[in-house]
Amino acid sequence: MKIQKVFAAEVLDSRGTPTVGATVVLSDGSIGVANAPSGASTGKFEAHEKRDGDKKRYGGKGVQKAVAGVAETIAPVLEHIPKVTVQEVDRILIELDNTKNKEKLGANAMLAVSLAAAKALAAHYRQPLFRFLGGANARRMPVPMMNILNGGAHASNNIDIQEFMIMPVGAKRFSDALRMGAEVYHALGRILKSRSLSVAVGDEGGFAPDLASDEAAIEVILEAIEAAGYTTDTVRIALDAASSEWAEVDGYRLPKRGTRYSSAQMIGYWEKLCEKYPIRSVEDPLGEEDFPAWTTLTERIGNRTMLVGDDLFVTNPARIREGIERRAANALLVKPNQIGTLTETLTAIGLARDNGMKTILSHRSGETEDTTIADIAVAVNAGFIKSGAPCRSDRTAKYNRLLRIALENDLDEQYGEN
Ligand code: 2PG
Ligand code: MG
Repeated sequence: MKIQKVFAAEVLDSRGTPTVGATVVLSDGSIGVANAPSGASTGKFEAHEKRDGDKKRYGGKGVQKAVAGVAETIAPVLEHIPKVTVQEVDRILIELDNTKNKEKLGANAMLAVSLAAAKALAAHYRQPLFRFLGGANARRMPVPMMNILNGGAHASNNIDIQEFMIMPVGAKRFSDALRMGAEVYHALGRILKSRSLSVAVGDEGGFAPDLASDEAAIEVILEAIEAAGYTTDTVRIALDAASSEWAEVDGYRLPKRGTRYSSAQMIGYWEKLCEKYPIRSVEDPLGEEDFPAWTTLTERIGNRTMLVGDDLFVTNPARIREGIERRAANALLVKPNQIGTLTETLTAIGLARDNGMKTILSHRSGETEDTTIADIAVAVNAGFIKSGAPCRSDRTAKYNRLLRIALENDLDEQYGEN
């Protein structure tokens, strides 16, 4: 079996911004199609996203050069390899790029091809992607972490924390978890409306009302959980502070509130907030370069709270290794486009797993109809997935894909954290 054709195109993401879409066709006619997503609050250490910079097209955000790299550099080589496996395709992509941060080909081009090749191979073996990647072991449905209220750089309100998520941890089945999440989301919408607050939704489908503070946002979500008929034992709260956006030379400055915190004060802030509210998880509570503070916070509240490294780790095995050595964070946010190939993504997950860290598959704020992260989450029994609110098709596509995996494979009740 050979790769007959590798094709790439400049397609659009959920913000109407170009991204790379790839198609891989095998000699038996099996086809794989995939799109790269794109972040807004990107980590400093992420792999390079290649954009044209030509202001006359898409305000400089075109990806024609990345697409040309697929046609001119990647396709001619992949179309001649004797053995087609996920690892071999990714090894060649990395070799062809041959830079530290995927500057030459771009992680957007590489990831689209990497994922399309994996999907074509799954089709060749007549298996769903999650089964092809995970084998007989793939059996756990993840807990959705649904971003229902937005602040930070994603909203023009007085809230500094970027994402307020709900986690239906107490559901018995994945299908129940999805329903519960949607019910709380709708309850929140009704509450906001009754107070004449905005119910317009942001990039990830969450509301962005003009609330007075971060605590006010948590309080209104607690009300919504109750209004939907649940308790905080069943539906917990998760936050993504995205605090790299707050980092200053000698500490933090919360832009909306204007408050300054030293690293030690920031640690104290999280300790208090997690003491006061039913918060199961905090992502990027501290900056991507503040490893020592991460270590202290993990020591203090890591036994009861997931402390998730997104910008801190950028799905990069080298940075995860550093985190493990320093005992910083206890969970890994997995974004395949932060590193650029499926194989490296799986290596990052394995490394975290082997060292007792939880893993969360994650979307980007710029998404497409591509649902690969849903399959990866089940393939590796990740335990968690973050794919925005139960609203907007780019977000629900992943949840719906999980629902189909659950129902078609009798896995609906194999639900919960791992
Ligand atoms: C994050 C993500 C996804 P972005 O910070 O975790 O929610 O946002 O894709 O903009 O980096
Ligand atoms: Mg994040």
